[in-house]
Amino acid sequence: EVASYLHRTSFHFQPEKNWMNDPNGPMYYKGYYHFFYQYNPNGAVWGDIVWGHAVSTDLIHWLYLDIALVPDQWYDAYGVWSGSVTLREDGVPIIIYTGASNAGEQTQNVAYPGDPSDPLLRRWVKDQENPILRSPPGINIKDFRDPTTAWKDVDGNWLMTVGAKKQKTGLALLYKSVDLKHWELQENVLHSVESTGMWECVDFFPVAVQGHHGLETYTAAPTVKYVLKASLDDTRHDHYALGSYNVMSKTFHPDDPTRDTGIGLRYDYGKFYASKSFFDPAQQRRILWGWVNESDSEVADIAKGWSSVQAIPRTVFYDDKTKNNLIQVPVEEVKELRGARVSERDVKLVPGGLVQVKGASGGQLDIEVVFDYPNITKLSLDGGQMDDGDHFDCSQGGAAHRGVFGPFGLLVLADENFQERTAVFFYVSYSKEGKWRTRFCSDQTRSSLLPDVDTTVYGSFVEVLPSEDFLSLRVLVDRSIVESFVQGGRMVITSRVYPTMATDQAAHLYLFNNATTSINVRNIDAWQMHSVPMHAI
Ligand code: DQQ
Repeated sequence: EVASYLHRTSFHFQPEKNWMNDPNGPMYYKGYYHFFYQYNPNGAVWGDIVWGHAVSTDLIHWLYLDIALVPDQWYDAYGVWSGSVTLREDGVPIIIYTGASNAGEQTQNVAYPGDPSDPLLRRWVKDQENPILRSPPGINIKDFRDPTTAWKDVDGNWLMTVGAKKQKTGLALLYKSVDLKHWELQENVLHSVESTGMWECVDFFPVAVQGHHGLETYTAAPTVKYVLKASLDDTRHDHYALGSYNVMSKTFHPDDPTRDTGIGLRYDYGKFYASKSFFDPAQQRRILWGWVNESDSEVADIAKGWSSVQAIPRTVFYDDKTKNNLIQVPVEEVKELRGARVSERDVKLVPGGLVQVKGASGGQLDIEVVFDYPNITKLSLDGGQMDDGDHFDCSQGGAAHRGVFGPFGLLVLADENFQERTAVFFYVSYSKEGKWRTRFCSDQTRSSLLPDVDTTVYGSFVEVLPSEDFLSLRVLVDRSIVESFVQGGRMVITSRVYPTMATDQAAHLYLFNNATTSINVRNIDAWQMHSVPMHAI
């Protein structure tokens, strides 16, 4: 039996106990970041869903508040499901959320602050006229949920979308309103993509093409790009597309139809779902929250009394180098938690090499490492050294595979005998089309001695530009979560792990190289991370 505290995170958002899922209605209001979340007050499994509520001034230290919304009406008796906040012109936040009835019907509902002068927004009042929206003709009552933050139309009215599906087509229904309460279905949808199934937790927001600053959700200008994200019930992944928004037709158009919402990019190639972003006016940035569920069994969750964490909030902006993806990085505030640091420069990793980063022990780390991009010019001349990259897949052999330019990377949460370790690594290969390609993988197969955990290996390609002669990686390790931000945040993988030996001071950090050529580590810095006390009032 594993004690409940062993895998509890120390600087990620978690309720004091019980089940949590989607982030809801994040916002900045009167000096506080507000965070609501799908929460079961009665146990460590999904059910009896309410809106939990917490506030923070730095997105790191949280104060738990009373539950904001509970099922107390026919239309949300089965659960107060996901939704968003929109700030009215006068600055008052309005919640629009999905209520699930006992008959399984999903409707949209409004709630207002009981006292807008309270910066903590401790009391919420549901509108007497709820539900304000029921599923339109052609949409099943069980496929109509998760309203987005509303934005302004050219005529000054509000627009918002609600996720749905028609047969197997996932779509974002479009609604218009003058008062954020009376909504009218529009003839066109914002967007739809065949064969993607139900779109949960749609998110739609603009990003600046120049600069890293965030934009208000209603910024509609031809000089910005738009992101349309859907959480696919079928794949359980958050997929997004970059594109443009036609303010006249009120439709989204992906830049590249082969990378459309649901079939293209993902925010994260590990565990990350039902995410939601908001504009932070205090720091002029867009922040993304995402739910990271457990990889252990339901029995284990019940035993430990809790389930799920929120990923560290991420600042998101347009990648003005590749121009075809977003960049995601942990919010700056995480650095407040950095304590003792170790640094090394120019570490040569011979083929098969394994080097401990001494002093960087502990289950809570923030790691930054930069590798020289392998010297492929010399080797690519040597026909005999051609790689089998086309056949390499992160899940085949994982970190134990041996290629010419990989795997190489880090072993985190490793005990001294390597009975437990999680490998996060690069694999550079030469494709049939004659191109160098870089993969990044997170291998959980040896992460825990516990028998009952899902150890799926995650991985995908990451774009490395010809001008980039390095591979960079930032990893946040927090006891049972490992978040890897690759090449400046161009690609992200989040995984959950359950070490039983590689914990606290018995958890070590190593650099490894399983490639058949040497790899140079330009620099590595690792900080021990302080724990964050979470308070209830
Ligand atoms: N979770 C909520 C739904 C949403 C789903 C219910 C996504 O509103 O579609 O807890 O995880």
